[in-house]
Amino acid sequence: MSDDMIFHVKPALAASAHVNASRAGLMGNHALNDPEPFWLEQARRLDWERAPQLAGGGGFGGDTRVSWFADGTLNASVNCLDRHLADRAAETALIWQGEDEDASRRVSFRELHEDVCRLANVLKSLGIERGDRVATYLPMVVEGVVAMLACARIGAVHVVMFAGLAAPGIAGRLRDSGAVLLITADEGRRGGKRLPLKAAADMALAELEADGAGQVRSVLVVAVTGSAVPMRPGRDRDYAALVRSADRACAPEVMAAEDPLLILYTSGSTGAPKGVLHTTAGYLLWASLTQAIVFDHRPGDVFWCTADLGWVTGHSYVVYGPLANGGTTLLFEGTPSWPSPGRWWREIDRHQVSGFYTAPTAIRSLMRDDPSALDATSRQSLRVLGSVGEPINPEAWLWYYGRVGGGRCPVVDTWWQTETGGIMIAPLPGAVAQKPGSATRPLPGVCPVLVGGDGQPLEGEAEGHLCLERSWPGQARTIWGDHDRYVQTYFSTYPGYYFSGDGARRDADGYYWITGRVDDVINVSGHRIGSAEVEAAFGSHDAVAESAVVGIPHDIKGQSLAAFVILKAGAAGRPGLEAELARHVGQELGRYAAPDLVVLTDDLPKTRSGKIMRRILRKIATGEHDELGDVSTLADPTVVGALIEKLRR
Ligand code: 7RM
Repeated sequence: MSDDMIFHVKPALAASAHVNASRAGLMGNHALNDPEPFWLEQARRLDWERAPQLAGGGGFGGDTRVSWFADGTLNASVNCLDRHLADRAAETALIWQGEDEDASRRVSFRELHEDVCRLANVLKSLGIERGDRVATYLPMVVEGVVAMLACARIGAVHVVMFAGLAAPGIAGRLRDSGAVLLITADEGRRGGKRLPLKAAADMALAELEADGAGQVRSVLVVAVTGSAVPMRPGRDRDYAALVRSADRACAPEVMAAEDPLLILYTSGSTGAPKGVLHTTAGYLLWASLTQAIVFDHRPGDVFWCTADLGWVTGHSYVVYGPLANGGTTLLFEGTPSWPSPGRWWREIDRHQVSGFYTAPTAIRSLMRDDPSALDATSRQSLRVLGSVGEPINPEAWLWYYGRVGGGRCPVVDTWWQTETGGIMIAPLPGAVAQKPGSATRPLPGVCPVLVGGDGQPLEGEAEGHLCLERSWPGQARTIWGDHDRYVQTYFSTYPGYYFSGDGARRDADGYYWITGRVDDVINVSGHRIGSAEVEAAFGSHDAVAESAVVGIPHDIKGQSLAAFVILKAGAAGRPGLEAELARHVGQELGRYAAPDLVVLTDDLPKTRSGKIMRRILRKIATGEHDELGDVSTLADPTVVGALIEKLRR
């Protein structure tokens, strides 16, 4: 091993973990040398209606048609619920912890099964059929999980939208997915305030109708806060009233392995967010396998992934992974430090959480809280700590390990993406020593490749663009409605490889260190935001002619957004316009995407062919004026000096 800081696998864990070093080696070799039997063996962890005889996969060439276990049939909700009824019907499938510390609810597998069946029957009675898209726009409530599994039960495709999205984002997703039914709530709660979800949904639906795209026939409204909201007769219905009178048995649809399970929108470097499509068996297998081996899942475990259901991490590690494995999943409605610091740590003790999975941005912000809040809790129930969403800096890693886990729990830094369905590179806690800041080694069957500037794969110690060489079951199959964009986005940069959009370094021990995006995707607090989307949002403001948005380092959020905006001729700058523009972006995309810095300018640094030089804007925004690099290729190099002057003032 090199002399980076190393945390070796603890002997007790090496002895007891699902996967120790020798098993990891065997699995890796088996996957590499004999993929068909290896993957068919892994597939046995699912409950099949008809077991597959084919593993499959597929190559990354031509139009890249990936398919796994194609002759198998199954139902995802059966895997998460029905199959646990024989042994653990009365055990807790889901703990809902409300924002109010006194509000919590335990839902057994039997109860969750019943809730899912009732809603599935409601959906059917409203005409939802296999393949139809059903969207949700919900806060972190039990109904969010029920809705996903009810869709899976009847073969409908769920499209879960983050409750922080603004109306235009909802409208865009509804339109693109062709969803015919929406499940939303009166309001959500956040940090003692209320989010007007039904109002935002109504705005989005009105926008669709105005465009003649009134495909959403029914809206089910969950009463979360109980506040009165307008209900349109014939379209809007009270969720609780419907499920109460629905039958509590619903035979699951038998789905083909490759039938779509879900569409989830994610940002890319160009255009509007893409609808990433995951299919039934491969996705479910990947969520289940990775949750089991990366978090060393044991019966009776309580797993807490803090991600919102609206992101892929919530899909795979709040819902599908833990439930497929028969574990207890914790769904937390609140935020880390509300109503007071230490809230998360108290929940860990209250619910005896064994696996805890969160993002570096949260860890960095919690490090700044008064340490007495942490010291007032025991956290003895914790066994494995996970990190996801962005690179974790060693300082935050060490605090997480030492202070949160008391030096007892391995920290698994997990690299993956919406498109990979689940974890790809991470230390198996009983097998792989950890180095703070490194996602360490690929999971068995995952084949990362670093590609150099000349498009050639690099060997040994190297730094390059992170690609994957072989398909894996959790891989996204297409972009909804635009397979060409799928091929173009992921498989055209480096023919024969899936290109992740990330850069990475591989050290002498074969450990991967993710360095961040190499495209125009910006990662703010673990949320993926495309610069093009933010620029489009600026463009929809009357005063804006053009804008350029870049990500700059931020102590807590990882990155924050800085925007350079050219006003239209005649739209004079006025006091407070910068803040107004930032607010406008928040209203278009959701508050999480509002820039921290807005700079009004007369011009942008562009090449002679008109391409904005974002590299230079980043340096200007961070004040690294000495490292601007070559500006001689700019159409007008004086722009740079003018911008630097502007930011000085
Ligand atoms: C799971 C998720 C994906 C992007 C990805 C990376 C970044 C995620 C890590 C990471 C460094 C990690 N899906 N990323 N995990 N970077 N270390 N452990 O986040 O689709 O929303 O984002 O997130 O840039 O490409 S995502």
